[in-house]
Amino acid sequence: MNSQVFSKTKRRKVFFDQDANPEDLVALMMLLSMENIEIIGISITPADCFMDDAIEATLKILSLYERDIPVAEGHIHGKNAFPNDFRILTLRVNNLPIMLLQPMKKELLVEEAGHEFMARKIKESKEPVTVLLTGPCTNLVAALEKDPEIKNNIEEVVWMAGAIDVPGNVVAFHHDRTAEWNVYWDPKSSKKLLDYGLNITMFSLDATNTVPVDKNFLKRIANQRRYNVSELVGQFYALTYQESPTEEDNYFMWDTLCTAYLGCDELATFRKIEIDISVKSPSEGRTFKSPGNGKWVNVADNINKEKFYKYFLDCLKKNGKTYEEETP
Ligand code: AGV
Ligand code: CA
Repeated sequence: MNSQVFSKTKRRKVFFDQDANPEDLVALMMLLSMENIEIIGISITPADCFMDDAIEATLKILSLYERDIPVAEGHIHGKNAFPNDFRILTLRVNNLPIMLLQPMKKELLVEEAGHEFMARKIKESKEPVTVLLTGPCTNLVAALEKDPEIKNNIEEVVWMAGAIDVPGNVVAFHHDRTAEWNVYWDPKSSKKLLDYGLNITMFSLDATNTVPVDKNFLKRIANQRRYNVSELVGQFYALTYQESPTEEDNYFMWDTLCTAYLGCDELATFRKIEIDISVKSPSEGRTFKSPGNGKWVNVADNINKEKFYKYFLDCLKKNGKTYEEETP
């Protein structure tokens, strides 16, 4: 298929739905550091996290960046729960010293459910909105079902999800390991999302497998720890770091790679393909090519890894406060 280089550092209004695993929270920090991005709202999906920790961690990061962005709690649960071992990472990072002492503005939490809030914010926006999803797409599909008109005000959906030509990362009973977790959590909504004819850009495991949380890169983050956000992110990743020979246990820069697309020019090449999603055992949540079905998506292909790393390191220098000491 035709590969194309996209230039995407344009100004955007972004609605961000995330599920507050460490990667999602670092993605939030990146987004807050991007000068071309206006975040119009945040919703949290109760997927790869526990909601209480997710809300606290999100509000604390907003206060770290001194930004007042409204946050809504998602109430809809998917079919296949994330393992507790994954979800507990949100609690762990929320209790790191910098996070522990960070105040939060509880008044930023809105009463509306995540999907209702998302629908309203997209509808009210005077300019078309980019929806960034670093977790399952449940809230977006529920928002579209509640108010189908919002479709016309969605410029692009940027989603970390799927595994097309590579194995999935779900290891579960009665499953053949063809699925990526964000799709597997709610396969039915994922399949429905493809039917709306939206402009969907996916960062699937095909791309994110090239950016594991790797020790050499962690050292580069550590080397700029005089920036407090860099120190914090180094600590986040230290808690996720694994050297498991079985790849599916390792932690990757899934959501941050996907988020970098909104701020970093020529990060990746893309292929435009028609895909479908399985909702049946044992391949529940599998994303597969389905030529001729008309459900087109842009899937990230080749990643410019060094460009991503440099951009990422740059993001971690912005907006946060700088320590007085010099680099060790
Ligand atoms: O499948 C990747 C998604 C991303 O949105 N998440 C984590 C990222 O936020 C699920 C996930 C897969 N493997 C994991 C995950 C692991 N080992 N720990 C935590 N979450
Ligand atoms: Ca996530």
